[in-house]
Amino acid sequence: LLDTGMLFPRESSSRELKELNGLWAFRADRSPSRNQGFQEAWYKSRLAETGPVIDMPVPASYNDITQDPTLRDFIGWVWYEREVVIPAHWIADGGTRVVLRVGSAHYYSVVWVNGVKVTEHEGGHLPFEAEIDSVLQENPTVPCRITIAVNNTLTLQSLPPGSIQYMNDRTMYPDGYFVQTINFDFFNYAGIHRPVLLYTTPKTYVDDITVVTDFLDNTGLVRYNVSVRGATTASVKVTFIDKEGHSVASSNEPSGVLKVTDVKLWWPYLMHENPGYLYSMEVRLVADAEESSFEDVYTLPVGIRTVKVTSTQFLINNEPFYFHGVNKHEDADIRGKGLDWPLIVKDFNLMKWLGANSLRTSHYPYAEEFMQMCDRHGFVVIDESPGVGIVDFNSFGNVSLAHHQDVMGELVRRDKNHPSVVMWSVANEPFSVLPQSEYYLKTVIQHTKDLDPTRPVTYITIMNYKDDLGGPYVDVICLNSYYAWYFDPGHLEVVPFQLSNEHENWYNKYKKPIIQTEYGAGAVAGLHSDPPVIFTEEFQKDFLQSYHEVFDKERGRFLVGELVWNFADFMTKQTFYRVVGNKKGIFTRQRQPKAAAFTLKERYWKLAKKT
Ligand code: BDP
Repeated sequence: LLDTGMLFPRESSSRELKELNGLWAFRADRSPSRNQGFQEAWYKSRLAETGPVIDMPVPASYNDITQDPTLRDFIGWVWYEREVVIPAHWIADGGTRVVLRVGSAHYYSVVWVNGVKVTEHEGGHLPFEAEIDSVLQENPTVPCRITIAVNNTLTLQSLPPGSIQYMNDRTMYPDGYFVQTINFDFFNYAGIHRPVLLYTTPKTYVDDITVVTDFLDNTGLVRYNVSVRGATTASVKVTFIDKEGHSVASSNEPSGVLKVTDVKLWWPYLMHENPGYLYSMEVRLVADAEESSFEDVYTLPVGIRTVKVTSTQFLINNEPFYFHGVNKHEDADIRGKGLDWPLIVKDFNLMKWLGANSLRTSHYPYAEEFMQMCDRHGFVVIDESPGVGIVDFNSFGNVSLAHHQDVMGELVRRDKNHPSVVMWSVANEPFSVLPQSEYYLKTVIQHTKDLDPTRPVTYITIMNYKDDLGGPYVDVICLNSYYAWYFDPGHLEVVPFQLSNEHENWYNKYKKPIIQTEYGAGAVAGLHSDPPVIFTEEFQKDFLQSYHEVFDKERGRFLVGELVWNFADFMTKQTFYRVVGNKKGIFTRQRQPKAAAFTLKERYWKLAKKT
């Protein structure tokens, strides 16, 4: 799987795209074995021929689309199907490569085209694809039928891990009752979450591009590598183009270094009057032999910037960068984790309004479309893997470690060229006090550094500096803290002691910069109290301020960032400590501000002026 590229599909003079978003036929396999679909081979005919189907939008989580609580909480295989007419010229001459691509589906997917299995993939949040032109040629049915079965079951070997518990006491639970246990605090939304599409390339094509950028004085340096696949020998021509459309560097080699004079660097939002500057790197592949004529063109947006970490600073383009931003979730009413453009654009507008300059993709990789927005608008990203809730002793076993490494491979392959991505996070709050965790974290971190030697790597911890075992291996100490919330709830007077002691201890132990990657308090929008009590808007505001007072003493010493938990309220599983989800958003789930949003806005704009 990992020896091919995963370039974002883009149209060009040699590549066509056909989106398969919209309504798909859908059925959950509710048989007791949860396996009827495979036993009866539902992929062999139209789904409607083997049972009832309902309309299901793609992309979207299926959980909140109907009025049926059993579909909301469904665990097991669901089946999606959609028909599509393939343009005749895609299959006519045999010279076209047709690829079916799924932006992400949660969690395990199997894909058939006209009843022929073309791929399977483990893991949500990351794209996968399959070449389907030979299947189309051998089964030229009109229309062509695409079937995708998706299973959301999480196990000790999945990432994130989970487990299935069977409740066998028949006096207590109905026959066949089981539950999915998870160790993370967000709803396990499932289904086809990101766009599904078909795209074409010539049979000899640009499979992957890697860029690593640097600069010297006012010359930008773009080290690049183009990998080509296919039979024919071809030459590569690379043209580097600025925003005005002028070619500023070029090369005829598949790899090398482009020199860009008077470079316009990629800068974070609010750090420069022209943030998010992107060049276009056009890669053109031309047939060498006279008898074959083809061309493949792929254009990659490239931002030129550097990232470095010292013992007290996080440097972007050699200037100190202070993260003031948010943790997000891909989460909204009705669509769950489904990609939704109005929501993405609204969220970017809110982040700008707030004066945020950065975010963490808590707790899994976000849509590529979102990452491209971060590039263009200059939002600095800590790119997190789905390694959330690794708490079970068994899940530190070899199987999950190998899978975790594969997932890091898929993540780095997908996101390596985003200038916005400045650090990888391999996990959120693993139980990093267990002896086994040290080897596990060290190995995943080293693996990620081998995949990408240019970016710092970390994981996010909530453990004490004394007991946490992963500290030696990270480049930046990333801490989540909930003093006066989970401990001493309501008592803000403990914050200056507990928070600053924690920070000092971590810094003194490791001499590495610290980011407060989470801190936050729940507030139900509209609940008020003075003097404040927890869950009111007043308390949330005061809570943030009490943390800010500590941050202000540490900024410029070793603290290099603060990311509030959370940007918006989000759904969780049903539990007695969550009120229709987690309410630590500074915006509601509908993206309306709570009082704390204004507090943060004032702070972030002030911080922006200082840096
Ligand atoms: C942190 C977790 C985050 C939770 C948050 C909370 O990293 O996923 O949502 O706590 O409890 O520890 O609100």
